[in-house]
Amino acid sequence: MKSKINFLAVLITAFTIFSACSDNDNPVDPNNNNNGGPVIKTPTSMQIQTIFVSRFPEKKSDGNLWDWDPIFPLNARPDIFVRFNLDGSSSAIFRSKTEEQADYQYSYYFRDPASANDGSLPHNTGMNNIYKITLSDDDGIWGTEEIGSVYFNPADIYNNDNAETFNRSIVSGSVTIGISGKWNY
Ligand SMILES: [Ca+2]
Ligand SMILES: [Ca+2]
Repeated sequence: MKSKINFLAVLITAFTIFSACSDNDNPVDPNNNNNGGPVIKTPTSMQIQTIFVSRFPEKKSDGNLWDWDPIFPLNARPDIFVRFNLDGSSSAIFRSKTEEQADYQYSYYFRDPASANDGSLPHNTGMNNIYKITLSDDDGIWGTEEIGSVYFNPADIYNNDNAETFNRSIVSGSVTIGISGKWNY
């Protein structure tokens, strides 16, 4: 009988330790009640209010400047915009207006769409999807040149229990693109 009680005590202790370690922040785990502590709320969506770009390369990978203008060097800078979509989807949720002649030493904040047909921010995303943000150089009638892109899943960004806001930079290759906004509960 005694060994049975000891075994039970070990089980309860193990369960308690396991529970204490498992008060995770996973928004796709709504059954987590944090062991009687503060209730961990589960976000219903991520509201993206701003997309920002804090790093991009001065030149293309071939060593040339983004645009060609031998007379006005300033025009050789890229005219940057961001495009936001579900990974694998060809339609854009949001396409920002273009920042002309962008300086690679500055940061740029995108909130306004290029046109009334280009979506808008704030935008509420699903909680467990892969999204992609692409930074490109707008070459007008000659099309666009991709500068870089990042991917994110809102469920991975929610890492702070009951957080109200988020501000996350995502590094990928030669670009750093970020998102900021708030969690909807
Ligand atoms: Ca170009
Ligand atoms: Ca340019």
